[in-house]
Amino acid sequence: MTESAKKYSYFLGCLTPNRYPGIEKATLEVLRRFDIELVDMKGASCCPAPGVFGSFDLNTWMTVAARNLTIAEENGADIITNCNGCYGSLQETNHLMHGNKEKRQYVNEKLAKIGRTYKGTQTVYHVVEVLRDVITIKGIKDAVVQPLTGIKVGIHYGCHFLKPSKVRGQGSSEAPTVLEDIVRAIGAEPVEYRDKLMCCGAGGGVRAAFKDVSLDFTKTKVENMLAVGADCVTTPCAFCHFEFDVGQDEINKAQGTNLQLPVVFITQLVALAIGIGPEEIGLFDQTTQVKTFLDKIGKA
Ligand code: 9S8
Ligand code: 9S8
Ligand code: COM
Repeated sequence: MTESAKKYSYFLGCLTPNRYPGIEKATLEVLRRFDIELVDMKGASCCPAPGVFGSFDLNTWMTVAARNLTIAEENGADIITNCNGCYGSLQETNHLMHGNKEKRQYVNEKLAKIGRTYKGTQTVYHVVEVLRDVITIKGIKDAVVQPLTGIKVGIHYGCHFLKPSKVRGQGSSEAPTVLEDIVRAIGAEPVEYRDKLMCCGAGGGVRAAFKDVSLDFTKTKVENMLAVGADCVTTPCAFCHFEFDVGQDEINKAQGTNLQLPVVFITQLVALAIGIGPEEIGLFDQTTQVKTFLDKIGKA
């Protein structure tokens, strides 16, 4: 790491550290290649999940999110996340607090009890934004040593990265292109499929409350991707990743199907193309899904 390395506070959320250390490692390794350092957020909690906590009590949700933001303020480094839900909570809390004096006062009264103050000095970025705006699509392209030629990728954006579009500021939430640009930059081919922007089924507490409804969504999406010959699904959201990964197993067990669409996180895909080995980013051939994918890219 050089002196000039750019630093971000890495907000892990719950799923990445608890279920997908491979996602954490891939994100760390990819950014490190581009001289970006990620620092821990000591004492960070759940973001808390926007569709769950936020829907029940906006003020409590905001207060807990603001506490997390104060940790990044202590670090003096903007936040990076690799989960749409975490991005949603933290980015939106910043947005709400910047534009609303009363909310800021409410939150700071609560935070005062634990000796913290929200100052609003740090920005929240999704790792996809850093790939697009800091590393740049050209930068990714130039770093590719093993293009994923011939690999057809089903892209799943997930809801919270794009919406509410006025708050997120990612441009069109109906026709986004950033993930397609990244997938093309690493030599792979994004495939168009039916209902591409549909929810994975997990968010908003649906997975927890209505598992069957949630899996219905997941199944539809996976089948639509398989129908156009996708070799894998990629997402920038740890929660969507979890839904596609665990969800396919659950569907297969409950319905006797054999859905085996490999689930590869966006930073894992980029990592592979820029020469980081699968074993470095948690892709071992322990499941049929991953084995199929590694066979396809010739690295099994
Ligand atoms: S943290 Fe707790 S449950 Fe989760 S992974 Fe993303 S959203 Fe935020
Ligand atoms: S989990 Fe991630 S972002 Fe969400 S709500 Fe609808 S899609 Fe899947
Ligand atoms: C989905 C987060 S990424 S939540 O379940 O909608 O809160």
